Amino acid sequence: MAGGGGAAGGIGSQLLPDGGVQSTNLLQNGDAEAAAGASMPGQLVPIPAWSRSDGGIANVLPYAYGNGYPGAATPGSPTRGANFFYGGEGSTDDRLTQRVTVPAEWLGRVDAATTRVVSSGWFGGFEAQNDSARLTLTFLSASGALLGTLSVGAVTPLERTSMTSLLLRTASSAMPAGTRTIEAVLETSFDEGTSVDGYADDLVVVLQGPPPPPPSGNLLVNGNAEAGEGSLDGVTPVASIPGWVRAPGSPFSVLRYATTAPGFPMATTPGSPTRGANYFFGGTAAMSASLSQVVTLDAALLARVDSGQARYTASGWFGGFEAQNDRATLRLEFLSATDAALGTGEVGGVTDTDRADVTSLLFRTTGGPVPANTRKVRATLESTHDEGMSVDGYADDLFLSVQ
Ligand SMILES: [Ca+2]
Ligand SMILES: [Ca+2]
Ligand SMILES: [Ca+2]
Ligand SMILES: [Ca+2]
Repeated sequence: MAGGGGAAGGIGSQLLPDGGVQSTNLLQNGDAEAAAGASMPGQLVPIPAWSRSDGGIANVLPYAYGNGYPGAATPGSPTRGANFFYGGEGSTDDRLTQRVTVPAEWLGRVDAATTRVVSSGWFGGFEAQNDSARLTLTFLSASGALLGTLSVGAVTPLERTSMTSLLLRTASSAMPAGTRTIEAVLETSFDEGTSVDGYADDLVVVLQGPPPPPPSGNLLVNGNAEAGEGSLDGVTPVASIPGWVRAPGSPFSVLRYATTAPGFPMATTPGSPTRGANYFFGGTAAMSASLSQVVTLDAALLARVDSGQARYTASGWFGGFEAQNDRATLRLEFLSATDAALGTGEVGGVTDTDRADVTSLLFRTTGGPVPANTRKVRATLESTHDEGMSVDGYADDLFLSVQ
């Protein structure tokens, strides 16, 4: 990868010696390499992924600029690349800000308070001046509430022995449960002279935590429509669809990709690479149709569910016919032991526009928290009629897992 952003600061591996896992660098352009540096210290250049404060002077300067600024031979990062962050020409303290969304696959561990955040970077300044740079992370909840902070950097002239240089600094803390956003602010502060000589490079923010539990596998029975026969002519509905219950009066059926009826999805139609012989089809009637099944969660998952740490993943291939807006949607209802509704989810609903009016099935995936007290999930596959003689919401390879 050009620029070596993934290896910035020497932190980039996925597996930790204690069996835990580490995220990739959550910061974008933490190495200041995403765009060209300024040709002059006072010429402000765009800094991708970071926002400069109004009237701010913080900038990115190439090591090649020289003139007393850090250069290729200045003590600093061994993976420094071409550019570094620089406080700017003038005497104004400044901030570069970047907001990071906590990756979905980490939310369960974050909320279980088993995640640490580790931040590192190279921070420095000019000779004996006390100008400096530091990175401050602010942990925010979904509603924007302040949950905690972590700072790294602010190297002093004493630490640099009054030499122009950048030193590696690392800090870490527990990641507060409930964190959804990290606001990363690179602060540069002025002490003396004619420029703000807080320098920084190779900024890294990673999360560390225990490995996620293995996923449950597909909880849906016959999610791929392969457990029974498919209709050959498209008109005669199949007698039953194993694992699924048709809504009363619903024309829902299963069709073969090798159907003799013209216009339906075939083996060569854009769709699942693991499509097998059959797919779900709303049926031959000008009405919407649905199928459902109720999945009971395994007892081994329940403690995790009730502590609010469990998450689900639902996916499938969903499609329709030419320019008709018939479509298929998999709806999930999370139910208590007494069938109380605790929450919902859905995936699919591919429209004619999504398909560019081409008969095809597109992959869709979603995920989210499983509500505490969930014991069962009702999965309903709806095929919604828009026009024509049949309900052309198609689906295949439906998948639901909880972990
Ligand atoms: Ca750099
Ligand atoms: Ca200065
Ligand atoms: Ca199939
Ligand atoms: Ca239709």
